[in-house]
Amino acid sequence: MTKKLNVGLIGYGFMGRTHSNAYRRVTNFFDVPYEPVLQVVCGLVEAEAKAFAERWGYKSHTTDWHKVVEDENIDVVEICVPNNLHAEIAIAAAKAGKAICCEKPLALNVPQAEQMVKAVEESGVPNLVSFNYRRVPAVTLAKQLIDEGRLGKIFHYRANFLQDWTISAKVPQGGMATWRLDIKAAGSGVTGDLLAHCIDTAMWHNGPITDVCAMTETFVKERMHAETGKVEPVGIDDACTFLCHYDNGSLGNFESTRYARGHKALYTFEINGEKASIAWDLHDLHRLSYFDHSDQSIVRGWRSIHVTDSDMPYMDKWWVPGLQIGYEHTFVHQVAEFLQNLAEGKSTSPDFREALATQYVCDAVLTSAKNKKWETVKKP
Ligand code: SOE
Repeated sequence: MTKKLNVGLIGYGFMGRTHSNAYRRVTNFFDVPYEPVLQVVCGLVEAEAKAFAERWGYKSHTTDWHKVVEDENIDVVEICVPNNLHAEIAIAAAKAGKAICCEKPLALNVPQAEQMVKAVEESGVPNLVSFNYRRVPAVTLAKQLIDEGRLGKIFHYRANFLQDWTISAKVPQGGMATWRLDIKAAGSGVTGDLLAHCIDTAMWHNGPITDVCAMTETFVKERMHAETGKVEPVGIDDACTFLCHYDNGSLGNFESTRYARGHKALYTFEINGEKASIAWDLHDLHRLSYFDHSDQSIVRGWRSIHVTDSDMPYMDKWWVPGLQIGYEHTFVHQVAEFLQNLAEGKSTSPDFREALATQYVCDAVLTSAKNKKWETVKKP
């Protein structure tokens, strides 16, 4: 009989839902060594935590995260709360010997992220940071094509993550729905929230980023704070653009903003190599654009690969060729791999240490923008 694995979820917002959904689906589609049991959900408002527990099938609920971390019955702690709470919870969970899956970015800042890495490495608990876009089949296929050498030497890796939901100055900062706009809760704006995804995937595909030159802007300088009711200065970066070098000699060009009217979550990347190029777009996530220079010239051109065949990453687990999957499935893939590795006592990539490397890049980006100078990225 498959062993049961007791899950404690901290945070019942958008990410709490994606992680819960993944735990509920995973055994239907993947052969995993555990049967996850949704034991307890923790959140700020008691009635909401209760309603969440009932909707998603958690056996109990609480408003005190210490109870989840200290509960001997809990095997895995899922951290889906604002960034300013990641470090305290993760360090306590590591000390209590729990396996941990933490939402991105790893922490508010580098010192916290370093402490978190130390805590999980000292206690030896398996860990994972939820950079879910790596597990879009088309994004994983891109990694496979790069690793197979099909692009040859890589010259350029550029990525954008564009949104438009904070253009109105009436959107507040802080509170449960808009903590991403509050510097104290988020640590940064688009750099930690959106570019961290692009940086994680870029370094996975193309190797370490060595130095950066960035600019940031805060377009709306003051917003009402949802908790205090007062108009307060905005401390986050609303937009960020940076150039970088990669260790392999290629050049990078990244942009993120929440002020790109018309774009809701336009995460795109394009990679140009000596032999071939790849492009991908989150709004059309099941397709990978591919240009192969070795094709005969009369038929050469960008092809749009529909990533649904059973020999493509993850797709043998889902429907039949031609039928696509979407955003939620990336979290199912993540949980499936997390459970497989847990059975061997191993962490899952990207683990806390890999996420620290992303945190170092984000930190260098923010420092460069502040100092208006190129900044070297610390090595993890
Ligand atoms: C912000 O709007 C956000 O929800 C990010 O926090 C997520 O990480 C990203 O996947 C989608 O956008």
